[in-house]
Amino acid sequence: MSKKIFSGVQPTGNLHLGNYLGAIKNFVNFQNQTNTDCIYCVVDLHAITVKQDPSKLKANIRETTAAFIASGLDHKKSIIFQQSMVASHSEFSWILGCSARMGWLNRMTQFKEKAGKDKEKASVGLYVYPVLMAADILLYDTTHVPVGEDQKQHLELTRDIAQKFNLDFNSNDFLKIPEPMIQKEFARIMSLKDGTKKMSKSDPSEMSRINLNDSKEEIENKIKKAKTDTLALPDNTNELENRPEAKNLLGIYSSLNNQEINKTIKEFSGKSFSEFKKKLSEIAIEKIYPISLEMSKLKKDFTFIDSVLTDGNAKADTISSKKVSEIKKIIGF
Ligand code: AQP
Repeated sequence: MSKKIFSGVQPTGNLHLGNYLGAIKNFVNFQNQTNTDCIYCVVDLHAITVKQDPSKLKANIRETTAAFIASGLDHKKSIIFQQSMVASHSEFSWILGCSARMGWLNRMTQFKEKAGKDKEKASVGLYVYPVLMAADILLYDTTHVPVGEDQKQHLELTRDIAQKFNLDFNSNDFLKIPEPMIQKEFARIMSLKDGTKKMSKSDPSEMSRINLNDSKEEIENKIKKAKTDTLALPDNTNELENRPEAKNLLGIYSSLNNQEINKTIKEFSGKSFSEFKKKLSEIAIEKIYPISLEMSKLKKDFTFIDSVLTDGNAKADTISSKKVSEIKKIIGF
């Protein structure tokens, strides 16, 4: 059976190494597999669940598309499109929202984290964000969803919504149950300033993350200043459990090198952080700087970026509008 892959990235600026290693790098791997159809979306409807400046949002939509292409996605092999331009997503989301239960949404930890203490002031959109995500995935009969570990709970909700709809409408497997594809290792890249916090776009400290559009000097400087502990590098993985910063940096090195953490530990066991950081900088510059260069070239070529999205929007619309027509019949509209 062929695989159908769907995933998305929010155009909220500051795309970083976590987005790359946790998601985009895998998007490229899937694109290059046989018998695999890939759909990658710039999820701008998700982005507006928190306030966005309209002119920055427009620039970030193009920047995220540029990051996809600069990382190796090819619009001739994968569908690359902009969520808000394909009306089916909003329509499907409303319908699925009527199958989702309040109790399920109340358990979503991302809402709790993002809404913070003052959840009464959070947008309704932020609360129903996972339903829109379910719509994105289920519209395309997706079989596999490559995401970072932080999205696992939303994927489980997607599966619950699909199962409930199929059962309530006696519609067999009209909504296909997707599998999450979360890497076993390095699924969550942590902040360079605090190994217990996720590397994140919204962290006010630029030093907490390596951005995909950083210069060589910025990459080097951020790694040099990354938080560490005072010990030498360990000779086994057990010791890493109480050393979050060492674990994160060794994980980043391993992931960039496509190697297991044990191999990295062997390479650097007993060495100082300063020696290790030099090697980490080299590999980060080798892998990330070409993306940064390509992104800055692409960002100037609005015509090309916009044409990639227009083409992808039409293809996504053709597939998804058919699914919307079918669900309307099932519901009795
Ligand atoms: N630190 C991370 N490690 C591994 N994967 C990550 N992802 C995000 N951060 C990490 C994965 O990147 C994909 C796109 O994420 P998104 O566009 O939904 O953004 P996000 O998860 O909201 O990113 P941030 O940086 O965490 O943003 P804020 O600061 O707004 O919360 C997803 O597959 C995600 O798992």
